[in-house]
Amino acid sequence: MSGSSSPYEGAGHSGWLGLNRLDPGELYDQYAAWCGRIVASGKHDIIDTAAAELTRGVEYLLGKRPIVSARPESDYCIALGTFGSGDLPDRTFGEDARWAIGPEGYAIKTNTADRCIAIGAWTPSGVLYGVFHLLRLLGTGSTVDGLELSENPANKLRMINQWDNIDGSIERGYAGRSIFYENNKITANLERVRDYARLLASTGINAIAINNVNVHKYETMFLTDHYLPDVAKLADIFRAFGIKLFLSINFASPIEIGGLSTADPLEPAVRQWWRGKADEVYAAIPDFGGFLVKADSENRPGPFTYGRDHADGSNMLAEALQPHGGIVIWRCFVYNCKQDWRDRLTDRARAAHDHFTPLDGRFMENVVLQVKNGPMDFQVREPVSPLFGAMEATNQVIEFQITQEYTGQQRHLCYLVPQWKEALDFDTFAKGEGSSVKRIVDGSLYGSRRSGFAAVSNIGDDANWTGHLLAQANLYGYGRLAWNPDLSAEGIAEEWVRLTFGGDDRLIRTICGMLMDSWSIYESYTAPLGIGWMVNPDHHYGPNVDGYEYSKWGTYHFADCKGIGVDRTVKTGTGYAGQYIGNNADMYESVDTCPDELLLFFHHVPYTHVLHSGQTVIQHIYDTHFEGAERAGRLKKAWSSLSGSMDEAMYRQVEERLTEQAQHAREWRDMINTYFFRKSGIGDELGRRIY
Ligand code: GCV
Repeated sequence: MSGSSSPYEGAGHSGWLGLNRLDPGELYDQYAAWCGRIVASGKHDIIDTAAAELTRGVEYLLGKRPIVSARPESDYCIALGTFGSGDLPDRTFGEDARWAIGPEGYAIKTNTADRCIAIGAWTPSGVLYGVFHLLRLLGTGSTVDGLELSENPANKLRMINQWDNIDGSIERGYAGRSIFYENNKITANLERVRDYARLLASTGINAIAINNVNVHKYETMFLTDHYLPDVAKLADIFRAFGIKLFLSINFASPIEIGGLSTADPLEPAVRQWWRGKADEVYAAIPDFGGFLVKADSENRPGPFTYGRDHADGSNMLAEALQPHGGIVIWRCFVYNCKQDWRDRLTDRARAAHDHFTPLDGRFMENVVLQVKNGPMDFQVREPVSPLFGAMEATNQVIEFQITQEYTGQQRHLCYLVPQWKEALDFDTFAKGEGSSVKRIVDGSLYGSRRSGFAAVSNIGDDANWTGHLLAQANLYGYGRLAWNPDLSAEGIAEEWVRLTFGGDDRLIRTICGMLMDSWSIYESYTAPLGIGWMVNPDHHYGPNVDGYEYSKWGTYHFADCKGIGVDRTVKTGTGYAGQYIGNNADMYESVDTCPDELLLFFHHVPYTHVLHSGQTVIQHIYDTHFEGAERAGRLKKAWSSLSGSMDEAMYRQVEERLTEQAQHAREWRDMINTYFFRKSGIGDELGRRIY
C-alpha cells in the first residue's frame, strides 16, 4: 500500500480501499493510459467526493496522482457526471442506456471515440457508486478496455445500525471503542468517521443509525439542542458519501426530555410533542432519514405500557416525520424476556409473528418493520423468521448482525455471507413458489414502496476496524449483498481478498477457502443441530451448555438423560412450525422432513434418533465437535502457509486470532462432548477422549 497518510498504515486501516500498488506491465500501462486525468461534471458535494475517491484509488494503484480538471481535447480521461450536465457522460450514453438506470444506478462505458471511460448516472450518488465500481474493477485487475455495463441496487434501503453509546462503549462491539463518541460527547475526530463513511459508501450503503437501539439517558438527549448541532456535523460527513443519518430514539422521550407525564401514542399532547421534535431535527438536518425504534423489547419503553399496540406507536412517529419525508424503522424484536423456564408453552420464537401479523395493513406508508433474519437472536443457525411473507400490506427490512455476538466475537473466523444468503434465498411460499425472502425485502413480491436491508455494524476504533482483520469481509460482504443479493458468497469473498491483499493466486485461493469454510467450522464445534444458545450468559462468549437453561430469556434446550431439543410442532409442541406457510410448515412439523441442521430447533428427540445423515444425534454431536476443533486448527495452518506473502503486521494480527480460535474450539469440543456424554451415558463409537 502506498499513498496513504493514515497513522494506521499497514494494519488494515484502508481496508478494501487501500488498493495494492500494481507491478509494471501490460495492465499497469492500460490503466495508466486511461487514468491520468479525471473530468467531473455536475456541481455537487457527492460528485466532488466521487472525483476525490477516484483520485485516491488510482494513486494507490499506480503510484501517480491523476489530474482533476477539464480536459485538453486529445487526452484520455475518466469522465464522470450526472446526465444533463452536457458533458462526456451525456455524449456516451444514449436514451436506452440512460433509461435502464434507476435513481441510484449508474452506467460505465469505455468510449474509444471520445477517448474516455464514462461513468454516468441520474444522481450524484449514482455517480459515486459508479466510481467505486470502477475502482473495484481496477483493484481486482480487470481489463477496462471495452467496458459497457450498468447497475441498479436491488434494495432501496441499505442500512447500517451502530450499537454505539455516548460513553464510547459499543453494545456487542468487539473491535475497540466507538469511533463516534467518547466521554459523553460526540467525537471531534471526524477524520475517522469520514474514513468509515468512505468504506460504507464503497459497498453501496446509503443509511446509518448512529446510536444504539437501547437508548439511554444521554442519547435520549440527541434530539435536543445540547447534541443536535454535533449530530448535524456527523450528518454532513455522511451526506457527502450519499448516506442518510438516522437516530435511534427512546419511546419515552416525551417524559424524559419533554416534561410530559405520559408517552401514550394516542395522547394529543404526546403527538404534538413529537411533531415539534421532528421539526427541530429537520431544521438542523434537512435530509434527516428518520427514527429507528426498539420498543417494548428487553425492558425498553413502548406502547404496551399504555395498552396500545405497535401500529399505534409507530404511526405516531410516522405522522411526525411524514411532512419532512422521514421514515420510522420499527424493530420486531419483541418477546417476553421475563419468562418462567418451567413454562413449556410460551415460545420466544413465536413472539414476533404473534405480535405483528395481526397488525398487517395498519401501518402508515412511512413505517418499515425491521425483522431479524431468524426468530430468536442471530444464532449461528436458525430458521428464517416466519414474519417474512406473513405481512403482505406492510413494509419490511431484514436485519442481520455483522458484529459476531454469537458467532465468535471476532476472535473466531466466521464469514457470515453464506448464512445471510441462505436466509435471503429461503422460499416462503407466501405467493406460491418463488416467494423468496430477498423478493420480500427488495419490495418486488408485494410491490412495497420501502424495503431493504439493515445490519448491526462490526466496527470500532481498532486500527483495522474489525479486530479480526478477516471480519472486514463481513462488513464488505453485507454492503455488496444489500446492493445485489444475487452475488455469490464466493464471488464476494474473492473480491474482498483481491482488493485487500492483492492478486497472488495461491493467497487468494487460501484465504477464500478459509472464509468459505469458516461458518460451518464455527457451527460444528458450538451448539449442535440448530439448538443455539449454549454460551456464557451476558457476554455470550465461550461454551456453557446450561448457561441459559434455567433463565428468564426463553432460550432453552431441554436436554435430559434421554434426549434434547424444543418441540415446536403444532401437534405436540408450541405450534411455532405452524407459523410457516404451506410446504415449509409441513417440512418443519415432521422429524422425517425437518432438515438435520435444524432438527433440535423444531423437535425434542432421543439421543439415539437417526439423522438423515445416517448418524445418531449423539454420535453427530461427538463427530462434529471433534472434527470442528480439528478444522479450526487447520485454519491456522492454512494461514501459516501465507507467512511472508503479505504485509507482516496484517499477517500477525490474523495469526494471533487463529491461534486463540484453535484453543477455544478445543474448549468448546471438550465441554459439549463431556456434557452430553455425562447426560446420556452413551459413549463415542470411535472411543475418542471425552472427559
Ligand atoms: C441492542 C440481543 C443482544 C442485545 C441487543 C438486542 C437487540 O439480545 O444481546 O445486546 O440489544 O439483541 O437486538 O435489541
